[in-house]
Parts: sequence; C-alpha cells; structure tokens
Amino acid sequence: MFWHCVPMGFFDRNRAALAERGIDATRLPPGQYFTDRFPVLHVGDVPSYDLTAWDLQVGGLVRQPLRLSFDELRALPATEVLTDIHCVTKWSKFDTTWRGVRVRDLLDLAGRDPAATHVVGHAEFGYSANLPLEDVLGDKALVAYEYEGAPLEAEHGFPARLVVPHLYFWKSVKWLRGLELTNGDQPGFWERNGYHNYGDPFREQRYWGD
Ligand SMILES: Nc1nc2c(c(=O)[nH]1)N[C@H]1C(S)=C(S)[C@@H](COP(=O)(O)O)O[C@H]1N2
Ligand SMILES: [Mo]
Repeated sequence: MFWHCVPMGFFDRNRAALAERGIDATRLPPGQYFTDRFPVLHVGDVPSYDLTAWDLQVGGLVRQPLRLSFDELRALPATEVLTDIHCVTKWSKFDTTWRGVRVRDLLDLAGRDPAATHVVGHAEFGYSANLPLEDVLGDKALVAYEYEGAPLEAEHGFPARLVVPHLYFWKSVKWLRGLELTNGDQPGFWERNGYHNYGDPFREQRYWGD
C-alpha cells in the first residue's frame, strides 16, 4: 500500500489540524489529541464548600505547619501561568490560564526541612497524588484558585487545586486541602492503582511499567 492510501485516523487528523492553527505540533505529547473543550475528570463526588470552613494545610517536614483560610491564601502574592495541560485519558488542552500561589512560596512560608524529598497533595475524600519535591519548586507549579480569570468551577476544583502542568493532569489535585512534605516517596491514589509514579506526558509515562 502506498502511504497516501493509508486512511488517516482520528489522532493523525487531529495532529495534522494543529498546523492549520499555527500551533507547533511538538507541543502535543505522543498519543494525545488536542481539544478546545475542558473535560471534567475525577473519581467520586464534587464537594461543596462553605468557604468560611475551608482551609489549606501545609505540613509534614516543615518548620512551621500552616493552616490557611481562603482569604489568607488569596492575600499571598499571586502568579498567572499560561500553560498546556495533558490528561492521561489522552486529551490535551493548549494555552490554559491559571492564577494562584506558587507551591514553592507556600513551602518556603512553612519552611522546608532539608530532609524533605517529596510532596503529597491531599484532596477532599482521600484523593492524593505524590510528586518529587523538585517538580513543585518551578515557576509553573501553583495552588490555583482561578481559571481563565474566574474562580474555579466546582467540578474543576473550587476553591483551590494543584496545577503541575509538566506532568499528566491527574497529579493536579482538585479540591486541595493539604500539602505534605515527606522524606521518601508515598504513592498517591492513582499511583497505587496502576498509573505511572512520575507521569511525564512527553515520555508517555501513563501506566506502571511505561
Ligand atoms: N481530588 C481529585 N483531583 C483530581 C482528580 C480526582 O479524581 N480527584 N482527577 C485528576 C485527573 S485524572 C485529571 S485528568 C484532572 C482533571 O481536571 P479537570 O476535571 O479540571 O479537567 O484532575 C485530577 N485531579
Ligand atoms: Mo486524568
């Protein structure tokens, strides 16, 4: 069969459509397709919060554990991040905008113990995700409370979520309630249930053994 007779599948057509939009195709990791939609993905229910009762704890291997109210979180210096996001279920979305507080700044405020090697993001209902410490110290790792200039929608993590855009989006814990610094790695919810421990989209680290 000649190459031009091979029918193009959905993924090939989707990737080819990037050029028409003037988007550099190398921004789309292997095995992904881009979408303009914003799919909602999670296990379990969407929590609803009374913001006066919500708090965010920063604890584990820190000098001074923090418990921040939503107002206290919002009073900290904020950053806006423009980034692509990649879900392990194969959708990617380009140029999303998030506003929030850098994880690095929160950890510095609590005082990192030099023995800390990893961080676990804890959500409502027991969902969690683990990350090497160095992966949340960069400029783009946020505790985000706005998406595209508006407060997060309930199903996307209101009032605050992690955004760690260089890893598959399951690491970006919605409905974040705690950041825990640990010595050694403690696999989170999906990492114990078949997903890759690190999750680099450009190396297609989707599942155990990838
Ligand atoms: N608390 C919590 N956070 C979560 C999840 C979850 O099940 N619970 N799912 C993760 C997964 S698999 C993805 S792809 C993203 C999806 O975020 P979105 O629904 O805002 O697109 O949230 C991540 N954060
Ligand atoms: Mo996901």
